[in-house]
Amino acid sequence: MREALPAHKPWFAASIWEWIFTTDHKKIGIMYGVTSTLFFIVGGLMALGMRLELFNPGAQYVKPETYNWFLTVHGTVILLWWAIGIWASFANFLIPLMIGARDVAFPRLNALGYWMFFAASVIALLTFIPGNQIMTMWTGYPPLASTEGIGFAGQTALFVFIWHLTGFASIAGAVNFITTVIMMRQPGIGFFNLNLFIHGIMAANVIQLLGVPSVAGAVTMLFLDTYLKTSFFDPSRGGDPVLYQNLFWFYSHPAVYVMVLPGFGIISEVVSAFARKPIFGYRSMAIAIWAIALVGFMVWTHHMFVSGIPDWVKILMSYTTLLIAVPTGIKIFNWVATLYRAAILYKTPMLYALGAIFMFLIGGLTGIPLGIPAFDVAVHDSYFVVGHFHYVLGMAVTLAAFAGFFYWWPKVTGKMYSEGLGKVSFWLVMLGSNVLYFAQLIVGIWGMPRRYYDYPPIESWIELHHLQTYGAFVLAFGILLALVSLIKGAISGEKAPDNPWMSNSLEWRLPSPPPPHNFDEPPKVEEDYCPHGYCKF
Ligand code: HEM
Ligand SMILES: [Cu+2]
Repeated sequence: MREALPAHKPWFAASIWEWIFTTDHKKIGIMYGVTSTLFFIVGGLMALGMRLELFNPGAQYVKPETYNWFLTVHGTVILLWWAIGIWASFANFLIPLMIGARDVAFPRLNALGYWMFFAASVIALLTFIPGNQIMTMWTGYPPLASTEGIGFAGQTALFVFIWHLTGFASIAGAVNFITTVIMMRQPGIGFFNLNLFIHGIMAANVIQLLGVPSVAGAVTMLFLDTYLKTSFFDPSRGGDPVLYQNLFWFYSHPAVYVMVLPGFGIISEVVSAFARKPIFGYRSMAIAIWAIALVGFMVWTHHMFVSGIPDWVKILMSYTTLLIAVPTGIKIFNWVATLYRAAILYKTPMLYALGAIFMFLIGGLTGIPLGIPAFDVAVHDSYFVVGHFHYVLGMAVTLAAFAGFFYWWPKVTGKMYSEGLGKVSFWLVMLGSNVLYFAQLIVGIWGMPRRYYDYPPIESWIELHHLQTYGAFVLAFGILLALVSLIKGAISGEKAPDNPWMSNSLEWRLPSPPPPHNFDEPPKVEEDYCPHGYCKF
């Protein structure tokens, strides 16, 4: 039947007005992807600036204030734009296709969400204007962020507006995606034959709905304390700075799962496609995602072990933190079991997915000692923590996102990426990031504090800082090559078949790229449909 219909314009052949006023989930997905990736590059360049500064002790290239601004913007944009924002791109493009729908439930709310995200992006760029630099660190702790005068951290208002706008975008997205998946599935797609990517996105969005209000409240109070001189967090006037930390981490710990659960979903999609096997233990994979989201709300004070909290709370949250290892372990076990005796195709998406599993394993293993107060007091606010969260976030999340880019690139652009460049990029990224982040773990154990502009000329520290800086540049070069592989593919790559990876999932039953209205007719979903082969335990 498809031949009989008029040829459709591919999504990229649209005027600027069509892009601005679009409510098409695919275009909005692309807009999120472009915005997030641009900010990933901005954040990455700032990181390279910091690495150059720390290459040797003493002042090198940037002023201390500039360093603090780099660090704040790097942390904020990598977390909010990249590690959270990039999933809005994948979710927008893929969810309706995966459940056989023509669009999302609330297309206009969806567009509004993107434009809120865009407004936040403008504010982030405003911090580039001299005098506007934010230096609150991504956490915005009072009193640093709320006290004007000596040591005032900079433009707290901009920091607060960034959180409000990205938070609003997240809530709009969450309402939209959750409703879409619940209401718009093709008959035959139930909870236990959804794509694991959708489980990841759904769990992440439930976290957003429950958590964002807490951090939004925290930064609103921070704003009032700073500019209207209220005293929520000022102990000299009856306030409590630890209240800020509680409200902030009540969201910001679960937020790490907002960043990683969709990545887990992508890893499952890719591993099952390239192992050419059904995912092992589908149901336990889905349940593990939801279990991680649930327990993730009960561990937040592990960020506050040195903030003066009662011992019983420390013990309780140490216990729950370690509990997270159980569902996470289930996931890793199932991925490995899927690979066991499989005829694996080592294409670029698969390499990135396997790399993400490896990096997450190291990151998760370094998280376990951090969850034990007796160990954490020694390394809290050291480079060990920096190494830990770069393994899980910087790399597991980033590698999963790139696995997704390579995997769905043929569907999105209708062209294949460049395989050779993709593979080289993977090995450079792995080499660079492991040198960089492993050196961070070690220099942290040896006492290097985080967030410092300078350090004493200790021989062993200098060597490790050299290694980090070399690693950072190799990593950056690898990322550059990955982007070149994708963009070169989109421009001059081979034409992509509709289903290059022989996946069973619905999005691959559409032409590449999909037509504007997705499905000409609602797709027929077989009785035993499973996006990953079969959906049993
Ligand atoms: C899901 C992937 C994970 C991500 C994205 C992540 C991210 C982060 C981030 C960003 C921080 C630093 C926050 C800051 O102070 O600025 C952090 C610290 C911490 N993480 Fe993770 N983490 C993950 C997994 C884990 C796991 C599995 C555990 C424990 C089993 C863990 C335990 C901790 C602890 C205890 C800290 C606080 C360390 C300190 O500040 O002294 N994390 N993590
Ligand atoms: Cu945490």
